[in-house]
Amino acid sequence: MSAKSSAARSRAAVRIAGLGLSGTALLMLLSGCSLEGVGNAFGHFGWPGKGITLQAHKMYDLWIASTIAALVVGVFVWGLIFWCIIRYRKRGDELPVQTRFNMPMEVLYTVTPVLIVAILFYYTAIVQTDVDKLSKNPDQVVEVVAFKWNWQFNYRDGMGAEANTVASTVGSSDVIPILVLPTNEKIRFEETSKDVIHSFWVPEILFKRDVFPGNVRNTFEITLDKEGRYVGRCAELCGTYHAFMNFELVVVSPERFDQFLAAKRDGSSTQEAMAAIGFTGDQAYATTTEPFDSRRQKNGWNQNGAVAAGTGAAATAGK
Ligand SMILES: [Cu+2]
Repeated sequence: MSAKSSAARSRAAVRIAGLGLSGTALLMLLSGCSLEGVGNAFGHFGWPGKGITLQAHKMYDLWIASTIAALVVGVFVWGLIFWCIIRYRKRGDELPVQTRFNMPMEVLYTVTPVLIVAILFYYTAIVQTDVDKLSKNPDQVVEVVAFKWNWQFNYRDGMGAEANTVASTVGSSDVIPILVLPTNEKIRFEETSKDVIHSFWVPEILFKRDVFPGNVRNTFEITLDKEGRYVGRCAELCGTYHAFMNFELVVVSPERFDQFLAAKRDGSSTQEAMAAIGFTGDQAYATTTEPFDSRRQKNGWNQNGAVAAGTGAAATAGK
């Protein structure tokens, strides 16, 4: 009897697994038409959003699809757990049928996780390769120069360290550096640092890459597809004012970008060039972040009423 019932049970288990898989397929079919739709409904499952580059959209889709797959597996497993708890709860002192060494079951729960990991790995490798891909002829090359604690962006006439800078924007203690870039063009970034390791990060690009000093030039490419203004940050702890090492990415149409670059080439300041493409007044400056005020005393970052040794009340009190 036990051999027969265990065979029946394993057939049932296979049937349940099949049901789970076709449920997953159905859900993917229903939601598959729009991963973005599912993402929107669930707050992007913790991500900042769909992103503003073609590369970001691929990473976003991978994230949403992986989360849906994880949730489907999770719900299936939770269902099995609760089903077992209720169906096989203790009814008396008699030992229930033991199902150790049930080969179909054991094969199933060994093969399934391996299969899931393999599928996740497959799609991750595809997306990662795509995000890391460099084209032979990028439309724009921007050299990112990081230093304690600001950014310089050099528009270059070619690739590599030997290319020339045709225009440049740089940040100061009072002005946030602005990086203007066009939509629908392949943009290559080449990163270099003047001192320590920094990291170039625009959250909306869903991507960051370390900026190294010395002769390491990290590169990556993006194609922007959404105009707007986005905050950029240093994402590698680089020293005292690391947290304030911000910049702003301004994405405009290729036509306006060309006008901006032409104005810069003609010797305009970044703010004048911004005004030339319609960003006048306050709009010529960063709108997503503010310059950092380093006057520590004024900001009250020292303990309340604390004064430097040898000055003020503390020094005169003993006299
Ligand atoms: Cu930094």
